[in-house]
Amino acid sequence: MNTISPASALAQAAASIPTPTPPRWTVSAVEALYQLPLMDLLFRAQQVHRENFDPNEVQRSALISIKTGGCSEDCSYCSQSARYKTDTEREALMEVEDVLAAAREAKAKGATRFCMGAAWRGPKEKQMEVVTQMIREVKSLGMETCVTLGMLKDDQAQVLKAAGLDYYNHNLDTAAEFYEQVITTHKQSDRLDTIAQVRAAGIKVCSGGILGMGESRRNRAAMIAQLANLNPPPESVPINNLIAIPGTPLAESEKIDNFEFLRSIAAARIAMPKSYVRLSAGREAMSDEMQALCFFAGANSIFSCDKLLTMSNSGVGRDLALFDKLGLRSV
Ligand code: SAM
Ligand code: DTB
Ligand code: SF4
Repeated sequence: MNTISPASALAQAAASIPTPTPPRWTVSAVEALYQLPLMDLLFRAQQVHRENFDPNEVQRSALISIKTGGCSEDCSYCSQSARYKTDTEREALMEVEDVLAAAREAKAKGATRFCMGAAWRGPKEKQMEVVTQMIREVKSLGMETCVTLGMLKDDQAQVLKAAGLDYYNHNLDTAAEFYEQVITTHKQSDRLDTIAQVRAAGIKVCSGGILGMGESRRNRAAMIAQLANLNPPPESVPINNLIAIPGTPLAESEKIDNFEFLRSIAAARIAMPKSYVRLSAGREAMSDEMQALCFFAGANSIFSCDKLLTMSNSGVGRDLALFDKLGLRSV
């Protein structure tokens, strides 16, 4: 006689079903995308893009630096590290009212998300009180909220979530193998920890990186694979083209070739079909034609504001004129 109970029979049956593992991108698979003839790569990226998004819509966020300069970290690209002598002047944490005024202006200019950046290794409790107030107030304007405050600890991600935060920006910045050549004051694994905390708190993840820091194509492919293999991949993936800032160790870094940058956008689009790929820093130096190619390759969000954190950006006027020429709708 069979003595197995219905409950344990069910448990046995469930155990025999393999747990689905999300598809993983190998570095070689991403590198193979880079190696495609450009027209094939762009075609494939545009196909993936159309399967997942309206190809004529681009999301626009505005960015503001709520606390500038004097940062303890040594990120070699950054004008805000206290270690480098750059033209960036230190500014204390802004008043909530001033941030709110900037958010209202950004909304009037058509931005749907307001991103607030602080030059911190991570926020302290007193600073969290002010930032959560900023989040609540910006949210009440009917805008999506995003902050980038460095590494989080304890219950900080939950506190941000409770204030109404939609997105947390925390970039992997470059491939794990290349990380130490760019930053030594924290590890890439620390960044992954913060991303996991953000995810666990139910906040959407914005994470990407910078190209043009002297990394190899393999490094670029590795960073894209690493982002794509986060489970789930970040909802928003900023791809920054290095702004080489005088006084930083990367001031003389050789500019990445435009086609290589374009290939990276296309590879990110294909590897992360459902993510917004954000054409981020470095857009001001790009021609309208280069930006149009990036949109064709699958970029579908931008920072649309006259200034990034410390450096100037392609202005809202130029963005809107370009959208008009390309028939793009701002969302
Ligand atoms: N301190 C926080 C952090 O590091 O996450 C938030 C601010 S930090 C300036 C945000 C991101 O801006 C960096 O992760 C980096 O990807 C990007 N970034 C900074 N300086 C840049 C530059 N010169 N060119 C391109 N991207 C840059
Ligand atoms: C991101 O990936 N790029 C933005 C945003 N996230 C915070 C910042 C770009 C900074 C560019 C250099 C500067 O303005 O200092
Ligand atoms: Fe500080 Fe962020 Fe700049 Fe690094 S990138 S020096 S953590 S502000």
